[in-house]
Amino acid sequence: MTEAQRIPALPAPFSFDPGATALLVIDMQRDFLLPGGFGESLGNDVALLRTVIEPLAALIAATRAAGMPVIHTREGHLPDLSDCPPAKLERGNPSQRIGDPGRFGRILVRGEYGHDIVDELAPIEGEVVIDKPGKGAFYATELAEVLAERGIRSLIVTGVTTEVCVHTTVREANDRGYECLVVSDCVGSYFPEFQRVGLEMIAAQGGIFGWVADSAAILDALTAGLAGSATSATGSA
Ligand code: TIU
Repeated sequence: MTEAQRIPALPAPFSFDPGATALLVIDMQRDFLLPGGFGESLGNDVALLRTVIEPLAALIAATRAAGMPVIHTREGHLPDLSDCPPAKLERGNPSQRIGDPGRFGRILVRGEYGHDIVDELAPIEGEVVIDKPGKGAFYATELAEVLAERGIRSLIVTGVTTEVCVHTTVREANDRGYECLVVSDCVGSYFPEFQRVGLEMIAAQGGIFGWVADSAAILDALTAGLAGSATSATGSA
């Protein structure tokens, strides 16, 4: 076990073991984030989601430098849509459904340009990318096995959208016994009100689903941990 770190957070400081913690980056996909893409075609303002890219890029870089795993997810479906429940397929704008041709390829279909992660946050070699058919990252995926194999017990959760895929995943993770720290400036919603309330809901009632902190607080802890691990690495060599 590595030395525990503490991050100032709501509703209370978040303690975690860097050796048992992963950064989870949820659905930072072109279909949701690019101007002209699926998200915008539904009338959403993608600028609200795009504010996440810069702080999240910095957090991903710091996580990699600290030697902690970064796990990415993508929401999407097989080309024949056999993993898409009819109820999901039939919902939404009838002119822009999952599998229809969009500006960046077939909407939310695996292998299409729009389904992949934005260039600024592209996974690097060796990082796990979980393809998920649902909103939650645990449903019908290998995420639980990936975390168990790596001994991960805490998740630093980022991505989009706050009230949909981030919330669903945090709730799934919480019920499975993971401690989740949600990063307020590294999650985004098309709806400012949902962003605010979504974050409040996580930390309410003594942290009913988890903790909330901004990326600056986490960067401080990761940098301090890096300094500490450099010292202990020298000591144990
Ligand atoms: N990733 C994710 O949140 N999927 C969505 O469909 N989100 C919406 O807010 N629509």
